[in-house]
Amino acid sequence: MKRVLITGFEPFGGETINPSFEAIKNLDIPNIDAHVYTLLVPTLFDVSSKHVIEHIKKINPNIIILVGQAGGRKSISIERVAINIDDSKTPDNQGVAPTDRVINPSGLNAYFSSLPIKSIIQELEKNEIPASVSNSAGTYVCNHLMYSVLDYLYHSRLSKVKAGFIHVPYIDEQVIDKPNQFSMDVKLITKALEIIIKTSLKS
Ligand code: PCA
Repeated sequence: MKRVLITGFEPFGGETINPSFEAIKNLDIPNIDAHVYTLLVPTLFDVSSKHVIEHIKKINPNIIILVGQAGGRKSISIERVAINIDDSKTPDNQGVAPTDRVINPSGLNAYFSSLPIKSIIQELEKNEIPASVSNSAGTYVCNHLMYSVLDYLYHSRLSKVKAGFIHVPYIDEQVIDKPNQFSMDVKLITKALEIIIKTSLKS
């Protein structure tokens, strides 16, 4: 049976919840021939990647789906690429805010997602869920985690493992005090992630 690892982040930047974890904590996908492992990840530059890579070593997943919040985006964003830079004015949850810091001096400049990004978009659109390819995961903790996981798989020659990153919008509960911000129902994000898992298993 295939193994899927899906991760979500702890809240950051003054939020009390993070939609990435809210959406995965109750995942329950009927009729799939795979075991799905969910993992909560601290919003910390270095700890996030160490934590996830430790679990990859233990679980040995076939598919890795990393999920994070991108408040302000209006669709489920399928990230195409991660770059070898940490650069942020917003500190992580321990106050770390690196400037132009290379993540791995012996890593490539960038890695592409190995998830089937175009099939994922097609399937989400078929289900009337707004989705788009994003060509930048930013230079904060999400990009750091995506880069570090793809870099680990590359250097470990685990080329058969499919991995990538999905950014999700705010959920409705988060925008009560942000009247002009876009938000989605958490159940719709959960459904989107179920579709992403199923599509990745088929590819
Ligand atoms: N989003 C942040 C980090 C944690 C999260 O959920 C990001 O986009 O980098």
